[in-house]
Amino acid sequence: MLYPIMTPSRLVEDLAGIWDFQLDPEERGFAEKWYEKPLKDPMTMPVPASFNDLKDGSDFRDYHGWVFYQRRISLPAFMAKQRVMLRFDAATHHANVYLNGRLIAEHQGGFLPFEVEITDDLREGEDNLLTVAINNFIDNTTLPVGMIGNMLGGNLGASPEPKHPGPNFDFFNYAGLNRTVRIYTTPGQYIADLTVTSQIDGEDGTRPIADGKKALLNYTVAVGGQEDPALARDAHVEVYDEEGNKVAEANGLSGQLTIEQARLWRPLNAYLYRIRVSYGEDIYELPYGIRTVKVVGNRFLINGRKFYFKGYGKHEDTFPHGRGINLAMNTRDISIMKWQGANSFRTSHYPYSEEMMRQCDREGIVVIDETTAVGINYLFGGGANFGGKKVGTFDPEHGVKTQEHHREVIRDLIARDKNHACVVLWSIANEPDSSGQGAYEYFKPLFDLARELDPQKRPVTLVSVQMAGGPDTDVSAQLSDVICLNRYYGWYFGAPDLEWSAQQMRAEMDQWEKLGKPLVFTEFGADTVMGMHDTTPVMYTEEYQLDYYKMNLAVMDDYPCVTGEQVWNFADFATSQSILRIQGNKKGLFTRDRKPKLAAHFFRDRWHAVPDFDYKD
Ligand code: E9O
Repeated sequence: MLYPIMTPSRLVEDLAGIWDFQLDPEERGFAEKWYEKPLKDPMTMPVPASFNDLKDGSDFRDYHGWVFYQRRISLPAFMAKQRVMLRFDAATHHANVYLNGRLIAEHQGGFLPFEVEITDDLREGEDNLLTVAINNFIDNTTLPVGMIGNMLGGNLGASPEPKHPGPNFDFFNYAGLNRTVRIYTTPGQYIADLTVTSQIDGEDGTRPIADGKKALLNYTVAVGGQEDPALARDAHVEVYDEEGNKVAEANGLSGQLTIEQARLWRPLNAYLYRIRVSYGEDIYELPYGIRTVKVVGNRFLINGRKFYFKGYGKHEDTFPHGRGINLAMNTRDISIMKWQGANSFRTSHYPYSEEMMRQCDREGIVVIDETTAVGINYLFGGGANFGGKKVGTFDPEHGVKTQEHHREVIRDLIARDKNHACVVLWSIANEPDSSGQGAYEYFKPLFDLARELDPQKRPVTLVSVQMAGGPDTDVSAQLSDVICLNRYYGWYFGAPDLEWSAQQMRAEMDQWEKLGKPLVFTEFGADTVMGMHDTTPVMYTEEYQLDYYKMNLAVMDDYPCVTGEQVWNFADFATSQSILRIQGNKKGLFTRDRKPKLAAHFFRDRWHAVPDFDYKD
C-alpha cells in the first residue's frame, strides 16, 4: 500500500483535528446505532492520539471495550471526478468504519494501515457523517496478545477473576486513532503499488562497495482502475538524484532502470533517489535508497562491510500522546541517537509510523522492523503459572488462529515497508515461547512466508527471551539468519551479583558462538529511577544501571559474533500497573521526557568510540 502524498494528480486531506468521542461501557452503541446520527453529549478528542491519557480517572485511562469517534467530512465539488480513498494509518486494535450510517470497512490489528474507497459513498454537496468504532480488546487470538494474568503482573491479591484479558506484554495498551487519518484522491486509473529492488553491477554484497558503480533497479508498478494496454505501454518511470538531475528512465509497468554512477545509501550517510512514476494521468513518487544487506558467516554486511548495531529497543510512547504519532518527539529521538553515537533501533514491539520509517530513510538510521507478535509465549508449551493458577495451556485452536493473523501481519508489514532502505532485518516476533512444543511448526512457515514476500530478500529473525534457553532448545538457532537475544544477566537473573551474572552470560555465549551466525543483543537493561543515587551501586540507582551495562558490554566485547548492542530501552515508558513497575518501565537510558541518566553519558562515550563498520574485524 503506497504512502499517501500530494502529486500533480493526487490531493491529500489530513483529517487531524478535534473529533467527537464517546466511550461505550454499557455496550449500547451498536444496538442503538450510534453511527447513524451525531453522538449524544460527546467528549472532545484529538486525532491522531491515544485517548487514554487525555482525560482523567482510571475508568477512562484503563477503559476496555468499544469507543466511538465521529466527525463530519465533505469534499469540494471539483474533486468529484477523482477516486476518493479514506486511509487509516493505525486504528488500535479493531475498527469498524461507517460512512453515513453504513459499514464501509472493518480492520483487525492496531499498527498497520488500511484504506477504503469512498468515491460512491460520499454525498455530493452536503456533509457526510464519518464514525469509527474502535475496540482495544486483546486476547490470545490477537496480536499483540492479551490474557488473564499478565506476564509481569505479579500483583499478589489482585482480583482473582478479572473481567477481561490484560496485556501479555510490558507496555501500556494505548488505543484509539493513534495515527493519521486521511482522505486522498487519485485519477480513476491509478498507480496502486510500486516495488523496487536494486543490484550493483558485478557485486554480490560480500565485499565493500564503492560509490560510482553502475546500479540496476528492477521495478514493478501495480495499477488499478480499468485495464488499458495503451496506458500500460506508456507508463513511464524516471529516477532523479538529490540534486534533481534525471539519472535513469524506462517505459512500461515493469522493467529495469540503469543508474550509471550510483551513490549508495549508507548508515548515517543516507542518499535517496526519487523514483517518479507516471501512468495515464496519475503520478507518484517514491524516495529510494540503494544498498545491499547480506549475512555471511557471523558477519552482518551492509554494502559489503561488517556493520555493528549500536542503539535501542524503542517504543512509540510519549506523554500525553500515548502511542499517538508525535513527529516532534520522533525528530528529537533521532537527534538524541546521533548525539549518542547510535546508528540503529528496533521497532519493538510493533510496526512504527510510516513517517518514522521515511525519516529513518532520510537520516540514515538502520531499522530492525518488528511485527506486532509480542506475548505469544504460552501457545506452544504447557502454559504458565500465575499465582498458582495455570493459564495459557497449549491450545491448538487458538494457536492456529493466532498463526493466521500472524501471517496477515507479516504480509501487511512487508507490503508497507518493503522499499525502505532503512529496514535491514525483519523481526517475526518478540520473546515468543521459541523453545516450547510446537514452536518450530508454528514459526517455520512464518519465516518461509517473510522470505518469499520480501522482494529484497532481507534476513529474518525472531527475538528470543532468556527463558527459551540456548541454541539447543531455542528454534531461533535453526530459523533465524541473525540471532537476536534479550538477556537480563544482572537484572531479572542474578542481580545484584554482577560477577556471577557475567559467568552465566559467558557460559551461554560459549554455546551461541558455536552456531557461526551473527548475534545482536536486542535487549539488555536494568530499571533505574532517575535521581536515585548511591555510593554503593544498589539496584534501581543510576550507578547500578551503569555497572550493569559495563559488565554486559565487557562480556559482549569478548565475542566476535556479537555484531550489535541495542539497549532496553531508549527511554522510560508507560506500562500496565504492577508492583514491578514504578509508574512504568524505568529501563530507559533517558527518562520519558528524554533527559539522560548517568548511563546515557557512558554510552555516548562508548558509541562514539565504537565504529559503525568493521568493529572487532
Ligand atoms: C520485553 C520488553 O517488552 N522484554 C522484557 C522487558 C522488561 O523490561 C519488556 O519491557 O521486562 C524482559 C523479559 C525478561 C523475562 C524475564 C521475566 C522475569 C519476570 C520476573
